[in-house]
Amino acid sequence: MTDPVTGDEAPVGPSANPSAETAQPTEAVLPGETAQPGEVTLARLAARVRSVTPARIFTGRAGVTGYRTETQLTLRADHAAARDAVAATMELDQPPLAALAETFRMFTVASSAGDRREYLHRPDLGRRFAPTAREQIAAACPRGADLQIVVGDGLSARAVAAQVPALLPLLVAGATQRGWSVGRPFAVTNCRVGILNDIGELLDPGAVVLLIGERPGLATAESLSAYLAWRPRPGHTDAERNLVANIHARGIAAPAAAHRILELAAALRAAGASGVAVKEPDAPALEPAPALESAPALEPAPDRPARAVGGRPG
Ligand code: B12
Repeated sequence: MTDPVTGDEAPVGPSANPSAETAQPTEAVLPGETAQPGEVTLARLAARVRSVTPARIFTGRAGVTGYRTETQLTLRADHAAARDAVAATMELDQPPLAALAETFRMFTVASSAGDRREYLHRPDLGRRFAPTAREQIAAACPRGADLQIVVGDGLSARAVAAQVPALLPLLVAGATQRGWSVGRPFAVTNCRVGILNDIGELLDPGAVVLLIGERPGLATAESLSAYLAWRPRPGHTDAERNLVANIHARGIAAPAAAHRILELAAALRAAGASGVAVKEPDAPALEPAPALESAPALEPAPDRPARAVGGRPG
């Protein structure tokens, strides 16, 4: 008999990421399986689980421990995309960022990390501006804005290119509507989250929003985070920061992200603090997946030991 969980002989659905869009949870059947419409089968249960997450689960296997060819190929492609995103550089004078840079008179400064290689080996250098950058910022940006927005390449310049053109205008418009003064946005290459402290020291804004590329995973290489801090200063840690993460095509869309970031910035202003002292107002709860009528117990296939079902062999 085919093992419906580990799928030794037949896949339980299409491969990892594409299945989130294409799976037919209520109709999936295994070859040779007979199932009534609406009946809960292991194949349908697996397809349902896979339809609500891009995680690589229920992908089946080839032989005892091998990935299926399709799984192996998508894994390699996604890993290559992640490596490319980490190595990519943020170019403000190239599309799609050039139009944005012109609209908001953005300019680029560097952290103390000399190049991408040094950036990856020395995270501490990405948390401090280069001396020339400090002069440029002090000369170009007004001090004491209610909201200062900064864009950092972080670990994915691809995330910046994909998300910031939609997000930044919404943030500036929303902040202006709230009557906040908005500082001149600028971009930082080879940037880490800790650069927030230098921004606070240099420009003395109220709230700072750092839009920065997240470390790419194997589900997307284009995910952006907005890290927020209230009056950041040297010595502040992540305990004094908040964030809205997972801003990307299959995560939080730009309009929803802008709303959450602005609401969070308003909460920081009201509290006169950030980090663990402030909880995000109305943080969205995870929506439960629609329940199956009845779920069958995951039982081992007759030819498999129990530990091989539903988990990694120990
Ligand atoms: C890498 C990572 C970590 C690493 C950070 C080490 C490092 N030097 O990179 C470790 C494993 C230590 C970690 C720990 C935690 N993390 Co974390 N982490 C991530 C991850 C996978 C990538 C972050 C990234 O790329 N940042 C951008 C780069 C450029 O930043 P960086 O300057 O190189 O590194 C800084 C940030 O990563 C920051 N950071 C990492 N996690 C968190 C969490 C919070 C609340 C804050 C304020 C900062 C922060 O710490 C680093 C040093 O300043 C994200 C997933 C995601 N989708 O973003 C989760 C993520 C950011 N982490 C999360 C959480 C909850 C935590 C913890 C609170 C877990 C816990 N209960 O202990 C701790 C907090 C640690 C802290 N710094 O105070 C959540 C935040 C959810 C939210 N909106 O509040 C995320 C989004 C994961 C998720 N659940 O989806 N994390």
